[in-house]
Order: sequence, then C-alpha cells, then structure tokens
Amino acid sequence: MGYRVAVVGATGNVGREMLNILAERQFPVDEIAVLASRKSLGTEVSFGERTLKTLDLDTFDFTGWDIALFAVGSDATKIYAPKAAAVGCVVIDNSSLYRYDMDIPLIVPEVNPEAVHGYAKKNIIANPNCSTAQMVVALKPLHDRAKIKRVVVSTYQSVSGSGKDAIDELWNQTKGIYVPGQEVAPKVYPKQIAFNVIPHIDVFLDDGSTKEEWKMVAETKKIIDKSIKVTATCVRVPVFVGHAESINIEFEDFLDEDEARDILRESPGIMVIDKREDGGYVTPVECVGDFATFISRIRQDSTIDNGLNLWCVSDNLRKGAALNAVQIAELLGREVLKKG
Ligand code: 11C
Repeated sequence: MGYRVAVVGATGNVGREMLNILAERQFPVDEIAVLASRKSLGTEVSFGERTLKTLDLDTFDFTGWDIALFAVGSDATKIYAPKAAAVGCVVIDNSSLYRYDMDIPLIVPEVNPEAVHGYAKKNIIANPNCSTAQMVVALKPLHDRAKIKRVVVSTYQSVSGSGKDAIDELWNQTKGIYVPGQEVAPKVYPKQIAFNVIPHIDVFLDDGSTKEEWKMVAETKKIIDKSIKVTATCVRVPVFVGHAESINIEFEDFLDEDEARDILRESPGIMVIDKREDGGYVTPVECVGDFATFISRIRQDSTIDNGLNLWCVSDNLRKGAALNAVQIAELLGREVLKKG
C-alpha cells in the first residue's frame, strides 16, 4: 500500500521536478493529483510514463490525501496549506512562509531527520531555501567533528531560482546582445543578467543585507545549531540551473583538509570531486539533474587557526527544492506514516 500524494503548483519548475523525482525515486504513490491555479487548469504535466491534467487547487478537497507537496508562492500557500493540513494531509512546503515558525520543522533529511517528529503540531513541514539546503549538507558533518564557529559564504545563484520568466530573460537577453535592435531590457532583474552578475537576491533589509542572505543565516541556525554565526553575500549569475557557493568555515577545533575531505566523502548526499588539477572540481552545468551536493576545492585557510575553504555546487531545483521535498516525504513515510 502506498500514498495518495498531491503536488500543488505542478506546472512550475519546482512542481515539475517534484513529479520527476517522485517517479525517478519510485516513491510509493497509489494515487497522484496535480494541482494548479485556475489559469493553468488542464495543462498537461508528466509523471513517469503518464501524462496528467492539472486540477483546480481552489476547489480541491484534500480529505483522504496523505501528503501534499507545495511548490507555490507564500500567498497561495497561506490560503491552501492550512486547508490541507486541517483535514489530515501533511503539507511539505517549499515556500518561505513557515520556515521560521518554531512549531514547524525545517528539514534537510541528511542533516536533521529527527525533526520530522515535530510535524504533528501543525501538520506542516517546511523545506529550506535552495542556497541553505546545499550548504547545510556540507556543513553538518564538519560541525559534528570540529564545531563550527563562523561561516562566510558567497553564492553564485542561477536564474532558475527566480522562476521561468527569469530563465527566458537570460536566454532572450543573451540572444539580443548579438542582434542589433533586439536588445532585451531587464524586467525580472533590476539590471542586465546576460554576461553580468548581480549582487542582489530578494528584497533589501534595513541593515543593508538582502532577505536571501538573511535566510541563509536564520535557516542554518534552525537546521544545524543556533550558535553558528553566518555572514552571506548572495549573487545572481548568468547560469540557467545550479547554484554554487564559496564557503569559508572557522572551527573551534583544528580540522585538517585531508580529514575534512574523508569526512565529506563518507557523508550522505555528498559527492567529493577534488583533484588539484585543471578541471578537477565541479561546476554548475555538471550538477544539473543530479541528486548530490558536490564539494570541491577543500583547502586549509591559513589566515586563521582553524579554518577551511570549500566550493559547493548543487542543482537548485533538485536538492535546493524538489528533491529535498521528496526526501522529506520519504522520511515522513519511513518514520511516521509507515504505509509504503
Ligand atoms: C533564488 N533561493 O535562487 C532563491 C529561490 O525562499 O524558497 C528560492 C526562494 C525561497 O532566487
């Protein structure tokens, strides 16, 4: 016996990836419903070999459904997630709406699987921001060995993090640069993204940081350890899929780079590709469609007593969103619902 699963926001980038990953990982699905807003009604989406037509989220009754994977914005989540949760359907939400609610667990299954038992307070589990998810997968095993004091991270985030319109903007703007008269003005982003980088993701906060940067701080604390200090600079780059991060870590205890490499090699969800030669590291285009978080360029930071630098790359639509949500569903099934 398997689960009755609803995917909410099934026509978006993340919703489609959720369906792909449910099929790829052979999640035990007895019945699947693909839901979307009225304007996308009837749009066809793939689920393994099957083609499914989207149903109307507004009129859908979640009674009797086990799990709903939500991949819509916070506004729609606020309306529909409580409706699903109230009738016993466990919501796994990819928006930022519930991440900082202390009654709702924020889970990366390789890092804090024990938090799943907290789902019952509200019948909702939150999925972290993509840039946080891949970073905490890398940090947790190192924290367990040498206790992290402080993290300085700079991100190189792909345009798929901003949705389909942003992917089109990068594509059209890039083409437009070569064709006089067909230049494409910035619309999704405040400045040109083609052949450029933009040090601004999400809205600005009073202290001069951006909300994306704040999310990396707050979510790392909630998922791993509130004592870890994080400072982030989040940057949008002209890459379609795959977020990269340069991470500098300061530890309480000394951790040798070779030991760190061995620890990461043995840790769940991580693939270490770290040869000190041309091309001996992973770049975003190589991680697309993969489940792993890739770690390269592991090296001592000789400017402090206990420091390491590393490079971390992952598919932001997968580990950063859809894969992590499906892994949470797997965890929930294994530890709590126990049907599959
Ligand atoms: C980006 N990280 O790359 C964002 C997308 O809080 O779930 C995901 C935003 C979020 O633009």
